[in-house]
Amino acid sequence: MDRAVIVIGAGGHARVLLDALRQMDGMRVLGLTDADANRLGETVSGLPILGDDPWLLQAHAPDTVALVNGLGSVRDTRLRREVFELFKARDFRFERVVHRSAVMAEDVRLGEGVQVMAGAVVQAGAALGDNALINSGAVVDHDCRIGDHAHIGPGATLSGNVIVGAGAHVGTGACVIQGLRIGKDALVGAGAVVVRDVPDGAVVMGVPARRRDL
Ligand code: JB3
Repeated sequence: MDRAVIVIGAGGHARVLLDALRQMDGMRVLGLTDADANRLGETVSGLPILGDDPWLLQAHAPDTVALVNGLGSVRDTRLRREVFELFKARDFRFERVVHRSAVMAEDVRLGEGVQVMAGAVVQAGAALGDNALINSGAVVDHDCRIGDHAHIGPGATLSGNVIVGAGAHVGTGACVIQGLRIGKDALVGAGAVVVRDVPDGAVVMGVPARRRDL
């Protein structure tokens, strides 16, 4: 039987997820929520915006619908994390979304609500934490560990054995060489080449990547 699903957030990332969900078996997407009240009733990729998040909490019991986190992240993964935690605290379950074109080694460990988008490659021994997002065309090589809520941006490459802390954001096209640790809530700028560990909460940019204040 198909599982009923609602997508949280109705922006760009949600549209990418809807496309992946259409190609997965067993998902019946009912619609989306959005924080912008003016968007109620709008359609997104042919599906309705049903209400906001308080509406969802009132209208659906956790055992009647599963959720997909449609909020992406730019620089900062906080909103994506807050939404996940809000609904988990009310016993909702988040579906995993893995695009059919993603290449996933057999032994990859996947947390709840993980999202792996089109063309991503996740190699042997990797582990993806709850609510982690591996965006289009990113490479997560062997034995990498991606923390809860972390976002690996489009086309970013993590060589083998990289550890990415919870909530970190690795920007579009960044590269991280083997065995490094990206700290919790760190930000790696787009196109950066990371050749040494990044402390918790630090911002690094450039080639080679250096610390910056934002
Ligand atoms: O780079 C790529 C490939 N994707 C980016 C993605 C990772 O992050 C994308 O380009 C965007 O920069 C971003 O996608 P996202 O999060 O979909 O951003 P945006 O297109 O701006 O849409 C966010 C939507 O979420 C807006 O319609 C907001 O009104 C809505 N929103 C904000 N906060 C919320 C909340 N909706 C709900 N349900 N709950 C909220 O708390």
